[in-house]
Amino acid sequence: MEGANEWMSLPANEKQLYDLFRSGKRHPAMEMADAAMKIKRSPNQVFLLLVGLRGSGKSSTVNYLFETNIARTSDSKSETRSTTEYMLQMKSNEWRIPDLTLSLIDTPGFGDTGGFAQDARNIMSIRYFLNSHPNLIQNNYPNLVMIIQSINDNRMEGESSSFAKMLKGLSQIDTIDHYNPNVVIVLTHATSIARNPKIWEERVKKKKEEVRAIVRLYLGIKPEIVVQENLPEENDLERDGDWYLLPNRDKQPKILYQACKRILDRAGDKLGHEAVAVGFIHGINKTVLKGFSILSSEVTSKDADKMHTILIQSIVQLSSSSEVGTMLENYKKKKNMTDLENDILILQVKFRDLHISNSSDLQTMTMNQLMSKFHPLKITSQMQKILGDVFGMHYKQ
Ligand SMILES: Nc1nc2c(ncn2[C@@H]2O[C@H](COP(=O)(O)OP(=O)(O)OP(=O)(O)O)[C@@H](O)[C@H]2O)c(=O)[nH]1
Ligand SMILES: [Mg+2]
Repeated sequence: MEGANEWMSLPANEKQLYDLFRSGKRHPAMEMADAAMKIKRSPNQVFLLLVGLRGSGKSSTVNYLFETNIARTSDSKSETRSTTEYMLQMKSNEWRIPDLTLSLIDTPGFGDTGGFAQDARNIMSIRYFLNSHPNLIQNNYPNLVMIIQSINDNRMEGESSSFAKMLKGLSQIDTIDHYNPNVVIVLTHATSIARNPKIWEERVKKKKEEVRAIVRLYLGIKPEIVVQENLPEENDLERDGDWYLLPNRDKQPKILYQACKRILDRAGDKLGHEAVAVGFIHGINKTVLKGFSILSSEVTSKDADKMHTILIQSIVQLSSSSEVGTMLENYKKKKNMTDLENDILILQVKFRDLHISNSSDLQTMTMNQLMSKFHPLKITSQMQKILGDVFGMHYKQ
């Protein structure tokens, strides 16, 4: 390929890319930028958005992955009150890109000590950031959304948990790509649950199942999930070359890189893959700079109020609030089957969100119509059975 061995910066938009093509230039960077724009990712920078509850370890994850202490951490009050980018400038030798930039975006923790109104403001600061970053084109998604959750945090169970509310808020600001899923869960504080490998594995497995179900419910996608200890030295993790060994001898942050790679490859996100492949290597000389930033206080009261209302609506009681909710609740009691619980909860949440409250609303609807309303969440065979049993709904051929 002509010119493929030269170094070249990534084009910033469609116009620049087109001009390059027209001038006869051919370079892998052009293909990568083109692929990125097709899936609504930035053509010239890679963004990993870190979100999570207060104190879950977002800022610590930035410091751990970038081998720095640039992001402030604390275990008392809500520490981070801005959406801030930390940039790692790299060279991609393989693709001959001299200025590949990987950014970790640190965000304020959900469940702020300043209350629900502050949470709304914090979530909106993420939307402002994505709207106004110079290298993000309109409606671009972050290459990855990393949901950071402490593995021993119990603010996760149930419909009204902080974790559920956070996912709800997140789904409102258009960061999750349902067509090319971009979500990875990082369970931090990995060594805090056990050190004995067998017990550790059992607890990790249970936690992963729990998180997977909740994320599927609120975001409608299946995430990758990995475990990580952000303070490996303090917690005496054994080393193996560039990696640290978790109690089951999994290597970190290799497992995180591999999970990211699976997601990025599925999406066809070559640029994201390259940035993560280079950026996660341990011990390369990393210079990290603070980049673009939006303070939560910059969010207008109007936007904050709008998000506040959405968050409050999201915690309305499920079963007692509607006829269909009650019918599902009774069915669950009658069947007394715990393996139905998740699917029933999902139906209750979806009906509430779609404002379907009376069984008569469902009688005028086919399963096919309901399916399109549920999109991107799929109706499982288990749910079909429940809908058939409780509301007499069936597929029309
Ligand atoms: N042992 C252990 N401690 C951690 C880990 N991650 C974070 N911490 C500690 O947990 C506390 C909170 O970490 P932060 O990184 O400030 O959490 P955050 O999510 O940025 O918090 P906010 O900005 O307030 O939302 C700090 O004392 C960290 O040192 C981890 O993986 N293991
Ligand atoms: Mg923080």
